[in-house]
Amino acid sequence: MSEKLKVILDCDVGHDDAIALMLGASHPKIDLLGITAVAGNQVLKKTLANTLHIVQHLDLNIPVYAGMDRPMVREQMVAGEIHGESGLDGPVFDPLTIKEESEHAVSYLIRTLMQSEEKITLVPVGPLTNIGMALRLAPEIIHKIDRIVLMGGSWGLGNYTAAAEFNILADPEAAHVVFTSGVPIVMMGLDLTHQALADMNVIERMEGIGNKAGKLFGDIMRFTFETQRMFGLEAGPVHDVTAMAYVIDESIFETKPAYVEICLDHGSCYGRTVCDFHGISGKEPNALVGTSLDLKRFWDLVETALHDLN
Ligand SMILES: [Ca+2]
Repeated sequence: MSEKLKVILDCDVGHDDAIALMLGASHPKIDLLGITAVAGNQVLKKTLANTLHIVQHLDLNIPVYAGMDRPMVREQMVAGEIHGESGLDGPVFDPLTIKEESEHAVSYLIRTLMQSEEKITLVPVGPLTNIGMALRLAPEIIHKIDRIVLMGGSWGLGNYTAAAEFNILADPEAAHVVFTSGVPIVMMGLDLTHQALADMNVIERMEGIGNKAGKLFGDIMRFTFETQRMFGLEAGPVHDVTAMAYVIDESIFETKPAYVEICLDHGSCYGRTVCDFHGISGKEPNALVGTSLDLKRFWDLVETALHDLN
């Protein structure tokens, strides 16, 4: 297929979000229509500002929309200890001179999907509040979504509780809406994203590109590197980047179909993505779950994308 894929990125920038954004903005296969911000790694005001900073810093011409500032049901949680006070500690940016669009992200998602002649791919890499709200408000958009390629969940351990991954735990009810919507889903969970590690060799390789994007990758990942030791990782995972990379070239990844159910019980498994790979539940698979990736081809793709930016 030579036509560009229409994509909307939904994010809570966020270190790894910023790199996913760079990939989507630069790769020739992707027509990145817009970016919708959601509360997650930090409060909305901060994730929105971080998104605008990346767009401004790299001189990208992509509209940014502010979305939901809190989860559907649960109390709000942020990940300050992973992403810092700003939500994107590490890089230093000039003061903002650009602004978000006036339309709400959820309205933008619904309007854009309904007006599009082609189906659109959604790439959510934060809590699923914006997408869940859009699906509840206008279920007719289901037929306009090509698929949802998301970063979230885990078929093994969590990273925010023993059972749950942050993006899903930050809004499990929204995740439930998404996973029960009937839209084809590709889930890049921690089991997959912990294989996408940027060690010092990768960081120096991207910095060696010699442009703003390569420098930004280095500033972001040098900070991330330091926050990941608690998970026993000797390098920084670029979780969100795997979702955008899958959209660009899915042959880099191995996936397995599963019925994925979000645990909504308010106990120790709240927000867990229960992945039924063996059909034990008798339910048809609702997702392809990422299991492994070709790391060399993955970093080659990231390098090529960063190269094409400022
Ligand atoms: Ca994120």
